[in-house]
Amino acid sequence: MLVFRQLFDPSSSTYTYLLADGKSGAAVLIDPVFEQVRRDAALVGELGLRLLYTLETHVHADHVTGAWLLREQTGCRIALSADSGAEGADRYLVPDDVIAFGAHNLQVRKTPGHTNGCLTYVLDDRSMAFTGDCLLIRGSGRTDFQQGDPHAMYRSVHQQIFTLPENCLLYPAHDYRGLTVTSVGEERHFNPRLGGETGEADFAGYMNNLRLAHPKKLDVAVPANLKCGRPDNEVDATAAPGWAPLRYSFAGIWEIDPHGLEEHAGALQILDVREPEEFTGPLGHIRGAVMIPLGALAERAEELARDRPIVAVCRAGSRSAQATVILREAGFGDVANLSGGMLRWRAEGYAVEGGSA
Ligand SMILES: N[C@@H](CCC(=O)N[C@@H](CS)C(=O)NCC(=O)O)C(=O)O
Ligand SMILES: [Fe+2]
Repeated sequence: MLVFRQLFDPSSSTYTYLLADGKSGAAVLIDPVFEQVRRDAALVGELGLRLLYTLETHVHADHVTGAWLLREQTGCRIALSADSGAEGADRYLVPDDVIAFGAHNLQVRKTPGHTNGCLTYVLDDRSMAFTGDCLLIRGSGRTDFQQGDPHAMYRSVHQQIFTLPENCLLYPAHDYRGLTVTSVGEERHFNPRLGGETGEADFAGYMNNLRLAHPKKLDVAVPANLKCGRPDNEVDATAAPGWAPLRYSFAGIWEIDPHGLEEHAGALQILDVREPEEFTGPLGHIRGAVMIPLGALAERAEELARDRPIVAVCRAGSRSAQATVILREAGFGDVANLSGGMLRWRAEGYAVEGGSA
């Protein structure tokens, strides 16, 4: 079974694609974004996958890749085009290279025009292809910087992408209107720049008059991406908080396990957001917990100390997840959710006050 997820970075309108072999768990991430590494790593973890590679479609001009950071965190390998000019990768790809992940693989096609090092990755059965900034949905990547060349792009699209099966789904690196997917047949007919009877000279005429402003991050993104996203200053701003062993969830919540809470309880505030009758009910509560029911938390947050991290607790761990959101809105920085709540705390044999045996 193929695992497939399309992920979006709203600040750069970039799509990141997770592909994995459901059986072995072997996974690849196409075009990860630096600021989204925490999210992407959380998803890989929750789906029980093992990241083998980050794959760049090209050296991006508008955002910094998450490749270097993901390699630091997961030990995966970085692959991109041999024509990218980038240093620090583990594998430099050339046409017809095959990137295997479990029972699946991606075939490498060279599709220059947006940059010299642009690649399109085609899934083994030709049901999907990842076109980077070569062919976009009813559009194309720009050709006015980074070795851009509309003539090369026209040939890339016609020779390498339009030759795929009509129903092959095409997934681009960006869409600026929220469109998510297209197909070879659709683009051959309806792409206003490249479809129908449009010739190479028509396309060049179109592209040479796009009149786009340069990407806002161009001067930061290109040098960083030529080092596979390795920051100049390696103080990692995306590191996990150090006050306890925390795990970031794909839902966007910092979680702590019962074991971590037990170990660090002395230095923390435990906030129980259940109702009074639950706090004194059969599940009991954790020693030292302060009770503020979720519905009253926004107005009573000032009762909590600001100099100690807070772990929120409820019955099963869902209301307390919302408590962490409310606390962050109230300006509390070091906040986590007890994963699984009192049910898991008790099931794993940790002590409670009150409650029934
Ligand atoms: N406003 C965006 C511009 C992004 C941009 O130029 N994107 C490139 C891909 S790196 C492109 O080819 N865009 C095609 C288009 O905007 O039609 C930014 O500042 O980042
Ligand atoms: Fe690009």
